[in-house]
Amino acid sequence: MITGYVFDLDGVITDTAKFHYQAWAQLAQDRLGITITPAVNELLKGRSRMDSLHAILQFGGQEGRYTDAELTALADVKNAQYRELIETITPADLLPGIPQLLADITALGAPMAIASASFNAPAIIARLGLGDVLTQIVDPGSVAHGKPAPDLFEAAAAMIASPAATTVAFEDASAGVAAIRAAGMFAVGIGAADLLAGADLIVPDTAALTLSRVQAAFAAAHAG
Ligand code: B16
Ligand code: MG
Repeated sequence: MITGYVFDLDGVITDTAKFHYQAWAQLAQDRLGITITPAVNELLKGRSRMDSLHAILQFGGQEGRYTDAELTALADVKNAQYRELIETITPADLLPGIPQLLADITALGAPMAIASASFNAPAIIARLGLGDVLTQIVDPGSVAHGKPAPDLFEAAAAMIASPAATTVAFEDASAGVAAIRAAGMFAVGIGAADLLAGADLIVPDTAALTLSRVQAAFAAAHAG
């Protein structure tokens, strides 16, 4: 029996990846003279803010050029712009299938938690109108390692007292699927199968995500 459900936020509950991309692309262009591509953005998904900045600098051949204080200032500029962009989020920005999935899990009475790398997760959850539904949100500052390490998922499962082996977790990023696997949980990957290899169940998008489909895949994996 599934004892708990853990969700990544960006790319699973709502599509903030486009806002991260917009804010990073502008920072990279204006401050670093680096033009990032959608392929680079794919690498940033699920990564912490500072890991993302390092990935962009590496892509642009500028790794090692900045002091820690300069890196922090650059990340702050990106975050300020990102915060402006997410001001536009409303409940209409929930991804297809997610309102029903959350309602079905709530009806079951099963606990849920958010394992996002984002320090902005509480603000986004509130803007989506989910403040009363998704009350358990891991503070990414409280864990030692970001995705692909298991820490965020382990902390989320601990918040809802759900053992790893019977916890189902949802991710859209390859680093996130790796983190779920490292935590020993059942991984549901949302997106392209080649990017999410290793997930126990892969669906192309959230519209294809139903509780019955997840339950059936979990039961099949544990049959026999
Ligand atoms: P912030 P997730 C991640 O969220 C994003 O996918 C990633 O692009 C971002 O860098 C990271 O959060 C940190 O976000 O700058 O808002 O603290 O996918 O783990 O929900
Ligand atoms: Mg994500």
